[in-house]
Amino acid sequence: MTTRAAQPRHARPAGRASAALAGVAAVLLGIGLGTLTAALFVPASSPLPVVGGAMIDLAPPWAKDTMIALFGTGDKLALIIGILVAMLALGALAGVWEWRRAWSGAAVALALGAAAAIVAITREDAGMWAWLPSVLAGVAAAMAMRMLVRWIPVDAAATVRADGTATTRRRFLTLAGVTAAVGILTAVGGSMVRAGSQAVSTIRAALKLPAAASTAVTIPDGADLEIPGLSPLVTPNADFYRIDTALVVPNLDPAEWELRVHGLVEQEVRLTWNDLLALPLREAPVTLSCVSNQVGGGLVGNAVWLGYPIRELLARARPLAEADMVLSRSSDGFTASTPLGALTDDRDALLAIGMNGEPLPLAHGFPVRMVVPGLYGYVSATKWVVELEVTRFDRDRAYWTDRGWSEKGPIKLQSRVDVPRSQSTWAAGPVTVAGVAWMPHTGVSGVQVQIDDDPWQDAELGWDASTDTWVQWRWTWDATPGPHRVTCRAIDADGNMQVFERRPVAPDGATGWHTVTVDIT
Ligand SMILES: Nc1nc2c(c(=O)[nH]1)N[C@H]1C(S)=C(S)[C@@H](COP(=O)(O)O)O[C@H]1N2
Ligand SMILES: [Mo]
Repeated sequence: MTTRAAQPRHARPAGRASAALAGVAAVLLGIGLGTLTAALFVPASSPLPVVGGAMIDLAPPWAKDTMIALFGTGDKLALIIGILVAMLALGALAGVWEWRRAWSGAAVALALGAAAAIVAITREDAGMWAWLPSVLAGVAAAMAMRMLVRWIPVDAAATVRADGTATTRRRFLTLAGVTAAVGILTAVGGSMVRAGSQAVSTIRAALKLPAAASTAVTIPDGADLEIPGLSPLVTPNADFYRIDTALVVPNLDPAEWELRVHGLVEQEVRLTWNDLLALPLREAPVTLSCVSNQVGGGLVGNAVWLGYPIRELLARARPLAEADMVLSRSSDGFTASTPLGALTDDRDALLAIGMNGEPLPLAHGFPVRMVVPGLYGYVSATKWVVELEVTRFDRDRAYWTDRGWSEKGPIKLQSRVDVPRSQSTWAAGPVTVAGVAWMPHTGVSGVQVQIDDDPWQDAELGWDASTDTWVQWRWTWDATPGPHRVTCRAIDADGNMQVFERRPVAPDGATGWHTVTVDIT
């Protein structure tokens, strides 16, 4: 064992660096053990995602915007990496404190673990053992920090001498290295265990969906314009944008899934997975868009959904006359407030179980989600839905409306140029300009294209599946050499022109025309 220093420890920078290293290694160990424990026993309660989830819920409204604008659908990974870096930095600091005063740094690790545990047990989907991974992480980090700091050689100058003290230093570095390595390996192992043995993905893979009893429209062969670079008419599941607040995708076993319809209703209704499968299901292609989609952005997609009309379900519950809103809630506590009228009129608002011929992918709401034509996702498209509360707008608020977003969220008329890509170069002559345009529930009647400040030209529309889906459009441009701007705008089925004025996504969706710049040689 090492002896105590005679001179003040902070006078020796090599010792301080070692202490910081000890702190980082200890925190890595804690996070690794916490992650592995969570993966094995309490999947929803992994320390880093739990802290990240709380940050998402507590973040000011502009923060979500910034994250999505900076990282797109990679916003979650960016957040996790940010938290990891912050934790390691705190670990380094705590290591130095621990080195100056025994247990002061360890106390920081314990406090962090305890804080994460408190967050974990207060999450909506927290189970009985939700606190365990974080407490374990805190205790492991604290113990490791205490132990490693005690192994820091007392006299840093001794490291240059090839004697016993040098061995002590090497032993410290080995111990710190092993601690960090165990942390990294358990963290990676934990992530792999989670990805590999997910019972729910196995259940999903074995599921056979029932056939639709009715179909809104069948997309005929050859309906897709199939232009290279143009978004396909139906977005493949793997390419469908994903936006939600869930850092760990909820794992819901259909056998345990139940939907409760209650609130301002004459009759409370409960629906199990088997109940749902036995009902006459409807299939409809519906375009879904995120309110955070920028002009020209990719947070929009079109899928063929299979589900039970929510209107029928509400008809069974019989909403009271005073009701004007349905607050849907997911298993992880997200809520959306949908105008009751949008769920009871004749549009294909679905309690969906299928997406493009497959059970919903886990990230898109397995086993059951909502899809409502014409409304942005944040006010309608609740994934992992477990509850519909019939209520009133003046009585209840939803997740994003609580954070400054508009109470009602009708999707705005938008169009996008997919090809040519911005900043691409083409040869002079005929160039195919193509894209998509959408105004779900109203429909698109026309798209126009403009080169630079030339007169607007009518584009040709692709197959118009229904008013609820986007349309592809194309136009052939006789391109002349030089730099050019290509702009598009859509006209909806009521004859309204897409709004020219540029407005940001908050609080109720962006407006403006999409322009790409191209070079013709
Ligand atoms: N449970 C849950 N459902 C949710 C969300 C969420 O954060 N949690 N986000 C909503 C938002 S903002 C959008 S745009 C859509 C996106 O659905 P997708 O990920 O399947 O494209 O889901 C909606 N449903
Ligand atoms: Mo969204």
